[in-house]
Amino acid sequence: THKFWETQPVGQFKDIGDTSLPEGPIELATPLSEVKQEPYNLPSVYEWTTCDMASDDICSEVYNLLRNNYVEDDENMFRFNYSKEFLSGVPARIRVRDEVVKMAEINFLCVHKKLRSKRLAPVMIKEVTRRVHLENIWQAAYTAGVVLPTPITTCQYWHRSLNPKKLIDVGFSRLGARMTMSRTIKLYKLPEAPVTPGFRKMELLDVPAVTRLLRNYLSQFGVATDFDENDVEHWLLPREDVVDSYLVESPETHDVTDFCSFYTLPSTILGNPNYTTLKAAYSYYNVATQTSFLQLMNDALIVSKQKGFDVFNALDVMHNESFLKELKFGPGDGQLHYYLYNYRLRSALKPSELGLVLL
Ligand code: YNC
Ligand code: MG
Repeated sequence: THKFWETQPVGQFKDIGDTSLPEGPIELATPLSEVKQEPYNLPSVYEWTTCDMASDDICSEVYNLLRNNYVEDDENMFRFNYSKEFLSGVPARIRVRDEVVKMAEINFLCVHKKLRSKRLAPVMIKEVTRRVHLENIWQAAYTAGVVLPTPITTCQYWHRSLNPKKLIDVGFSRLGARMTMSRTIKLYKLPEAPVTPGFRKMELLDVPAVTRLLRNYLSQFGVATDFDENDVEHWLLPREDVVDSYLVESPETHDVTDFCSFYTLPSTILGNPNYTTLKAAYSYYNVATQTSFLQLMNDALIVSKQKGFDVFNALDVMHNESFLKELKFGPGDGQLHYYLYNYRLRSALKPSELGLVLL
């Protein structure tokens, strides 16, 4: 049972399959004057602070909390180490079927390891909800590794080794049956440079063309990000150690025909004497119209290898399934569940019906 989540406006397990319930908001927006004006109570000795992320000192405190306490894998071998650039929030628009909805993307929920299992998380979730409501936003999207009421879809991570020797040395992957290290290295070897003519890094002047390409591609998914040009500039314009984006500019027409992107999310390697950091690239948004999707994503692997990543990860969302096996990705353990707050879907989606990647 979910003592907290049962009280929240989210799809409940008992309602799964009940097609008489309408799709859309579960609770109506209220006038802002009716939103609780004071913060929720915390246990004594604790108090709320609003973090000014423009302050280096405060940003470092948040960064260190997460570096030491945020998400680990099931075996506690790796812990996400998001860089400071990721620790800011902007509102998002997410399209559900034909409806574009303003939403908060909730991320980085974290309670210090010493304060776990004291029901602090529900207070934090209620308080963030109150603050989002005061911004006149009534829906949210979030992902979690745990099952809560009720996923809109459940996705799987796939991993493509770029530096197999290190991945095996740190216990991220294992040498396959009847495989030697040298055969494994050969198996994952990639060309030195991308092969698609016109493949290059995205620049500021490409924002309109990339936005058109993405909007057109994302329109086919049941739930997807609704990107405008400002969003594309914010989320996809290349930023060192944050996000990389590449496109194909036709050598003949100079049209932008294809696009691929990945974000940088290292993990701290826990308790390994030789290595401290696993450099991981995460597939973000990709669109192929003229280049084959396989070749486009192989070029993404090539540039990520050039940049020193150890592994390239991708979810089975959008059309990603079509390249995973062929490009030698292997399925990971553990699943990623996607959720909407205060928005009911009549039925769950397949991962391939989702056009949304949250950082
Ligand atoms: C989780 N990840 O089920 P019930 S993902 C949401 N997301 O409630 P306690 C979670 N709820 O089942 P702890 C959750 N994990 O009794 C647990 N819960 O109804 C629920 N880990 O609270 C849980 N970060 O305080 C239960 O648990 C209740 O001390 C138990 O704290 C949980 O960022 C947590 O994985 C996750 O730091 C903070 O374990 C802690 O264990 C931790 O006793 C490591 O809580 C880091 C980690 C989570 C990453 C993420 C997305 C979060 C989404 C939150 C929901 C947002 C709703 C929308 C708000 C805006 C709405 C508008 C409009
Ligand atoms: Mg707690």
